[in-house]
Amino acid sequence: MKKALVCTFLTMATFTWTSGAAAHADSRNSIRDGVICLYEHDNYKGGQACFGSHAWDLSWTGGEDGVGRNWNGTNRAVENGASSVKNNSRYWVFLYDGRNYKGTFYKAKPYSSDADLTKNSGNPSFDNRTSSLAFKGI
Ligand SMILES: [Ca+2]
Ligand SMILES: [Ca+2]
Repeated sequence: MKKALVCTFLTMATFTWTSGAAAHADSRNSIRDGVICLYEHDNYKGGQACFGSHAWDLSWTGGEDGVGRNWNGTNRAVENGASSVKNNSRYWVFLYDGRNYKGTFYKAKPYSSDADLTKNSGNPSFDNRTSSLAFKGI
């Protein structure tokens, strides 16, 4: 009985230690369907922050990956920092320059990506401007 308990403890400890790293790698390589992910730098580099349905003001805390105010696993603010984007949802997602869904906005097509928010056709230059975002038609 005593031996079994020790075994269980070791198994749990190992699982806890490895699962964090595995989850991080997964979120980087394959984005879950239905979310939009913002990236700190061009070409989907730097910090990542993903958001599910409805609307998010980036001055709030809380987001799809338990972030929102900061890039995943960092203390660097997402607001006014996004330089590339992947929209892995079937909805249009509007990125707003202002908080509370105000000001100039950028329209991200369903299932689209943009490796450089600076240069766009049909959208304003939007590097380091996003302060809130909203899914449309939900
Ligand atoms: Ca940036
Ligand atoms: Ca802004």
